[in-house]
Amino acid sequence: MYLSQLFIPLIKNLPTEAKIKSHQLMIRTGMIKQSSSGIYSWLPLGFKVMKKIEQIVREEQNHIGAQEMLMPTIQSSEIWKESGRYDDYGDEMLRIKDRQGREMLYGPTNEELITDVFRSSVKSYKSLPQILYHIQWKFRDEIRPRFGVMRCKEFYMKDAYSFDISDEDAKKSYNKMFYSYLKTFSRIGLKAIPMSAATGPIGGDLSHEFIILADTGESKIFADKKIFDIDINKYKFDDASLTRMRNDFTNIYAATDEKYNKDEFNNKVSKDNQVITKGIEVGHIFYFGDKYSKPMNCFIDDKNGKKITVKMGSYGIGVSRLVAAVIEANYNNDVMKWPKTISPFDVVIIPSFTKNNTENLRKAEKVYLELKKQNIDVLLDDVDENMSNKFKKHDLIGVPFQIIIGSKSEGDNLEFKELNSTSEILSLSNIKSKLRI
Ligand code: 5CA
Repeated sequence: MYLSQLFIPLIKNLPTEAKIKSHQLMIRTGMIKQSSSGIYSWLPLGFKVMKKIEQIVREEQNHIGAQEMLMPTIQSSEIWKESGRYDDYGDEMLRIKDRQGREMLYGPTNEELITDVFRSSVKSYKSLPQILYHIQWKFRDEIRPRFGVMRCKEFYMKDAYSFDISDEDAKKSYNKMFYSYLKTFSRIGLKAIPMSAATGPIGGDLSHEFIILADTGESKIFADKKIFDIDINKYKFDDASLTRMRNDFTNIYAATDEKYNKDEFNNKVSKDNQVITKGIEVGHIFYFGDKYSKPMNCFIDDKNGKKITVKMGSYGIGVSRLVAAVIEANYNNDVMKWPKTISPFDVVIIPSFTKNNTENLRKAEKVYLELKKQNIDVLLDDVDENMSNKFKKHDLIGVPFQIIIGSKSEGDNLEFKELNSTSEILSLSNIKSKLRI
């Protein structure tokens, strides 16, 4: 893509409500545009990043055997009346009427809808376990939407739902999801810590939030620093190993302020190991047994022909919130560096040229075509502007690798720079292999 053709409205004057750095950067680089309070359009640059995150989430869900589907955004109030949540959910639920006067709502979450799908399709224990998920827009009429897409009204969520015949089996599904989340966040370049959490309107008595550390986070957290050292890659994907993994994490103290207990924290964690900071909740998992299956009559036959209620859990990842969370974790001193796995482009070529001397631009175009042939996603900065402005702009756009075509690049040897490091001179083939890893 040529930068001159990319729809990327760079904004100089920030709106005053953009208080945290992710919101500021997303507005400045034209990743999003507010449409009304808490509701945003995703412009090409932001959309590209979000789609890459979505794809990693999808791959890691598929990897544990979860199956993707798609449920609608608009739901009938009937199923919410069955579960008893229609009244409980309160003002966060956007309630609407269709032309026949039927009560509908824009889904804030999908426990009821998936239970309805499941109860009409599955009758026997033989079909279990199942994990289904979708990646879909949600709407919550947040009382105080703030920080851009971090806490907004319309947001993009991956929500998964597990169905098992017993508590014991359901815990296995929970552990699989726990594992999948840690893998997902690590591929996005984030260190997310699972913390014991309150269950709120989703319900149940077992729940973990996945939190990344950030000064601007809304959750206060209390943790033993040992939890940051656990390496998720050392666990195998079998039930015994996953149980060990969850025990390893949950045996170390880590809790949000809702679950924090001062005495317990001080007794369990030595002063030197105590981490008290703030964090952003990027995912949340729940086990709630038959909270929905019971009132909604979601029964199956067990192996003795007896009707039992299905045991369910639900598992959310804030896909759109993650875009902002990644920025909070990676944007420092006016430089944003996207993790390679989700960067909007693999590399940007920055030629130094003027209207009267376009030699470097021509050379850049040749390099561009070479890299495109290798399926490398390249941005070429063909905008006629001085180099210092260009560098400032690319510090914000955040493509982690740059090929600078100026005085240091000669023939096949090109100046290659990773953001936040010094540049080096490399042949094009070396650059290609660096970009491919
Ligand atoms: N049904 C369950 C799990 S599928 C559920 O809805 N959980 S949740 O309420 O915790 O939301 C899941 C994730 O969505 C959160 O961890 C958070 O990352 C994201 N999220 C929740 N509310 C918002 C919001 N207002 N703006 C942006 N992201 C949000």
